[in-house]
Parts: sequence; structure tokens; C-alpha cells
Amino acid sequence: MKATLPNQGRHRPQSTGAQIVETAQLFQAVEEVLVATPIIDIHTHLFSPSFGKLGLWGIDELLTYHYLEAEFFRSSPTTPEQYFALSKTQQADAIWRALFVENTPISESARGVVAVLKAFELPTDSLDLAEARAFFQTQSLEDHIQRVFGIAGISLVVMTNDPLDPEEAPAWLNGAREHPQFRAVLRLDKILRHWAAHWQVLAAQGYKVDAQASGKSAAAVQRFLFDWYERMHPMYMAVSLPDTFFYPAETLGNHLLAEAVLPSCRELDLPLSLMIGVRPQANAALRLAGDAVGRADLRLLENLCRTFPKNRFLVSVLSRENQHELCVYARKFSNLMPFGCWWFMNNPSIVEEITRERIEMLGTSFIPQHSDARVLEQVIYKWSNTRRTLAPILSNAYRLLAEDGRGVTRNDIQRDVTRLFRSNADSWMNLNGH
Ligand code: RAT
Ligand code: ZN
Repeated sequence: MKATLPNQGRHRPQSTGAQIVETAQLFQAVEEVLVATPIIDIHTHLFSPSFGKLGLWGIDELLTYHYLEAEFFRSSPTTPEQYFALSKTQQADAIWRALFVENTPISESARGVVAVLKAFELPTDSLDLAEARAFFQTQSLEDHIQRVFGIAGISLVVMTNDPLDPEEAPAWLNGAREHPQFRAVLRLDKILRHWAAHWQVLAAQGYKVDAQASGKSAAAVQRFLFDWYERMHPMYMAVSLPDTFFYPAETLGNHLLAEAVLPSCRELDLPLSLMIGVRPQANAALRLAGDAVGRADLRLLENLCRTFPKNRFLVSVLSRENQHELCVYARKFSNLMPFGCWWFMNNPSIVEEITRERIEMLGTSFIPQHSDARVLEQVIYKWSNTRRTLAPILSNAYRLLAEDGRGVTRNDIQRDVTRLFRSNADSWMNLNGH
């Protein structure tokens, strides 16, 4: 019998009859769809304007980003003690001089600042920051946000909101105004990781908790979370965890996780985001830049996903060595959603490796990236880099598919990009329901 060849025609039979994209056109088609699809940025440290000075933007904040501070100490004799004694303007000047004038800014974070300056047609090679500072000083924040979101091609950002932060909590209590493009996240690090230093704050607010989180403490923490849910309308709850974190284990944090946080998430229909793999303050002198990375034992995910099938877990891991296991666990548990290439993973070479692996193992059932932006304008370069890295990866996946017998239409590409950058987030976080 004559073997039937895979369909090589330019139209897909029994389907919409839509035009298959020629292999030679795939890259361009993917690029165009990526540019035209507004992205939902599911994890940032940005704030809407009603949080006042908590929201960082402008050239001095861009330059003093902790990713750049870590690089600065490698290219300058300035010690951390000397650096942190400087004013913000002096710090930015020192970083500009060391990383942009005396050296070529080829690292990922340094290149990002160049891309932002270019986006606003500011000089990228000047000896000082006078022109850039003058530009940012004359922007009105709300208009600037709209312009930045437009250039970055994003429609919505999810903030990181800490109800126990002494600067942030008052803003919520004074009724921070909701903003259509900024959504909240209830961050739990102080409760799950630093209870000893924070239980008193809950107690002082009338929640009946104690130092050991014993007795009715878990129930009181649940009430605390419900109260903050009412204030923030968060998209999910979140915690960053060290590489040594494990579940199950007899720890106070695990007790609160199992007895307060996970039941609250179930009742409120919220996912829990776990960001796993930080080695906190490996070099404390560097402050925010002082954390490192460690490989975690991801059997913790197997245990959580199996023990709590009614909870949804959004997970990002910081160690490159943990990335493959995360994909394998996602294949085992549909209540696990891998997201983002986080922090030390957010470099093109590593993003490429992780994303190819995820597509090969999970198709489009993951969220490829989040910006982790701390400074507003960073979304410009972070999302441009993501599109730039994704376009060849996705078009190559389509080329292989075509070679194996199925071409894709532009609608297929649009459906996939929408799922990756919008609807996976939307369906997991129910963006319009909370
Ligand atoms: O990527 C970062 O900026 C880190 O400092 C952390 O903030 C991390 O993203 C986190 O959310 O804990
Ligand atoms: Zn973050």
C-alpha cells in the first residue's frame, strides 16, 4: 500500500481554511503577534501612583537597581559601606561612571538602562546624567505610566503588597485608590518566614496570636488574611522561600502554611505563588543585592500538590538546576503552574534554555515570564528582551511542527501567544472576578 505523506498543502483540510504561514514567514509572523499582544505582567514590585514614593521611577532609580549595584562592586573600588552612605543621586552617578562610562554596558541589566534611555530618545553615551534627569523630572506620573505601558506593550501589572510593611500598610488603611492597570498581591514572607519578628504586630492589631503560633493563632492569621483580602483584592498570595525550604517538615512556617494560608487560598479561590531557591543575605553588606541562589529539593512541590489538590500553586524556581524538575512536576500536577525566569535566571541564554524546555514538555500550559520590575521603566527593556528571546524559540517550534506535518495559521500563533502571556494568568487568577 502506498504510504500517505503528511499533509503538505497550504490549506488545512477540514478546518477554517485559514492560510498556513509559510516556513520562511514564521519568524516574522511570531514577532508581529508578540508585539501586538498586550502582556499581563504577573509579578512586579511596582506600585500605582496612590502609593506615593513607594513607586520607583526615573534614571536614578534605574541606575541604583540592586542588580546593577551587585555589578558595580565588581567594577569599582567603592566599598558597600561607602556606597550606602552616599545620596541616591551620588549612587546613581557612581554607577553610571563605573558601568556605563568606564566600562561598556554589555551585561543584561546595564544594557536594559541603555534600552530605556533609547526609548525616550535620551543620550546613551553621555558623560553625565544631566539630560536624563531633566527629562524624568518633567514627566507627570500618570501620563508617564501610560507611555511606559504603551512602549512595553503591557496592559496590566501585578504588584507585590506587604500588609506588614510599615510604609505600605498605612497607604492601604487610608484607602489607596484602585488603579485599573495595577493589581495587588498579598505577600506573606513576614508571616511564613519571619514570624518571630512580626507576630507582635498582628497581636497589637487585635489578632489573638502568640510567638509559637499555637492554639488559635492559625485561625487568627486566617482572619488577618481575610481582612487584607477585603482591602487589597489580591490576585494571589505569595511567598519567596529559601533553597532549604521543605514540606512537610515540623516548622512554624509550615504549620501556618497548612493551617492558615492554604485554607484561606481555597476559600478565597486564590492561587499561592511560591518563589523557591533564595539563599538570603549570602553577603549582607550588599543589602538587597546580597542574596544568592541554592538548589532546592523540589519533592516539596510533589508533596504540596498532592496533599492539597484543591489549591493552585504558581511556582518559579531560582536555581537553573531546578528548572527541569519543575517541568516534570507540572506534567504530574495540573494544580501547578510554572511561571517566569526569575532574577538570576532572567538572562537571554538561560531564558532560552528554560523556555525551550517548557515548550517541549508543557506546550503552552505555562506562563513564560514576569518582569520583576522594581522601577517603572524597567518593563520597557524586560519585555522587549522577552519578545526578542521568545520569537525565535516559538517560530522554531512551529517550524519543527510544520516539518512533522502540521503547519500553523496566524490564528494558531495568536491563540498560543494569548494563552502564554494573557489567558493562563487570567484563568489562574480570575483577573476580573476578584
Ligand atoms: O528579583 C528581585 O528583585 C528580587 O530581589 C526579589 O525581589 C524577588 O523577585 C522577590 O520577589 O522576592
Ligand atoms: Zn520579585
